[in-house]
Amino acid sequence: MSYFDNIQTIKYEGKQSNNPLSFKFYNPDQVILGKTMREHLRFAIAYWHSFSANGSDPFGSGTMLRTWDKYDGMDLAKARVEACFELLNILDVDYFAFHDRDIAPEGSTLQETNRNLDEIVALIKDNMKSSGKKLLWNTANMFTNPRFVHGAATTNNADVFAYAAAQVKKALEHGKELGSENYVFWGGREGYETLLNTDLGLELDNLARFLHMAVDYAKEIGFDAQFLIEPKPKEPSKHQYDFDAATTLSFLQKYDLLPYFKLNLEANHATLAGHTFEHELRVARINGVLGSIDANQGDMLLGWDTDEFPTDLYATTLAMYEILLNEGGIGRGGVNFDAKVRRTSFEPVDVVYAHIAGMDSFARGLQVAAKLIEDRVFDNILDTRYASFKSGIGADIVSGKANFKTLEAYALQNSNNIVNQSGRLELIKATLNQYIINV
Ligand code: XLS
Ligand code: CA
Ligand code: CA
Repeated sequence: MSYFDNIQTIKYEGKQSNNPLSFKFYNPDQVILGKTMREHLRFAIAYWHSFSANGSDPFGSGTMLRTWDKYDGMDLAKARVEACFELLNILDVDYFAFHDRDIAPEGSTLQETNRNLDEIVALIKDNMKSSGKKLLWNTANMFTNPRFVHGAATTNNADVFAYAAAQVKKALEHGKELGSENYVFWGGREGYETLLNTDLGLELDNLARFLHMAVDYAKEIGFDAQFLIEPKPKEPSKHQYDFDAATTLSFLQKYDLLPYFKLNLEANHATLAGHTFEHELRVARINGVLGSIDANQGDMLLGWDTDEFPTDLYATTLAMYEILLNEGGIGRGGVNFDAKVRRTSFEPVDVVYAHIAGMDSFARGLQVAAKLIEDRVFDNILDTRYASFKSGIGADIVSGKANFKTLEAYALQNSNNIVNQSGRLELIKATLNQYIINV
């Protein structure tokens, strides 16, 4: 039985191919800078968008034609598992990611909810075993259920804090059971809408307490996944605590959590925070916390979290540039398509086309970024631009030899010799264009 029109495994056919069900750039076995594309990219499918969401928006109900939707309850949950493994095979993707509430329905008590989860996790485990597919990350959904109206780890209600802890405890156990490579914390409701009723200090302290408890419990049960925090500035909360990479870094530092966490950065969250994706990746990279990415893109004309499949080659090139320069590349993380087909693309085959588009865009980005690195394009630009710090007074500044007195003495005799050089921005952009077109 097929949930995806019996589509066969997608193969690499090269950029001349007219077959829409083929990869034009993603050639899993092609070696680039010493690793295969498969190893560099570690693609993952997001369970919530492709199997659970139905295309509804605030103005209209679902439009998706999903062959598994003829079932409900636990039967639906089981059919979704089958559909997920079928799609992984079709796309030749090794990883997937899920929230606890994506995979199994909530029961009337936490006990029943956990039993439902245990049953589906066992089914997923069987499928992983027979297919060789792996879990990139799992997480707990602590934003959909109304009990989280005031937050989870940052709620004003201690009973909800305890419930959230129980939920994450279970998710960590399931992560271990499935050999998950990472565990993600995204705090959709960890934020506030007004300071008039918010104890900001207590909420942040509690969030840190919660994360320390999670670290301790994972250690206790021997779950050695990479822990990731996923920053996002807003949606659904008006102000979210993990606003962006820099804010999250300073939180981790303040609360002695830095040794245990890296960041899962999402393109659309970067733009919501007023940054480019490459900015977020660069901030994480230079601070040693670039852990994994959620691959998608927003829409300039809409301005909310539209989670579109990534097709912008500039963005994928610059993202892959940061990942290639990151120590160990994407490491234990991956390129997770936290992306959904548009409400108007409602047929099952659209989910396949969408992933092909995203995978090819990242594969192309990888090729171009690797060539930019090989040819030292940006290295040369930086070497020239910052040459003044390589010798003379600049070298004294960098080495720590200079101080305000020596700098004043230098400036007094040099003040009429200051010459700035052009930043050559347009030339640089044209060069980047040439690489994207010609590589
Ligand atoms: C929502 C987030 C969410 C996280 C996982 O905007 O992207 O889906 O990735 O909870
Ligand atoms: Ca995400
Ligand atoms: Ca998003």
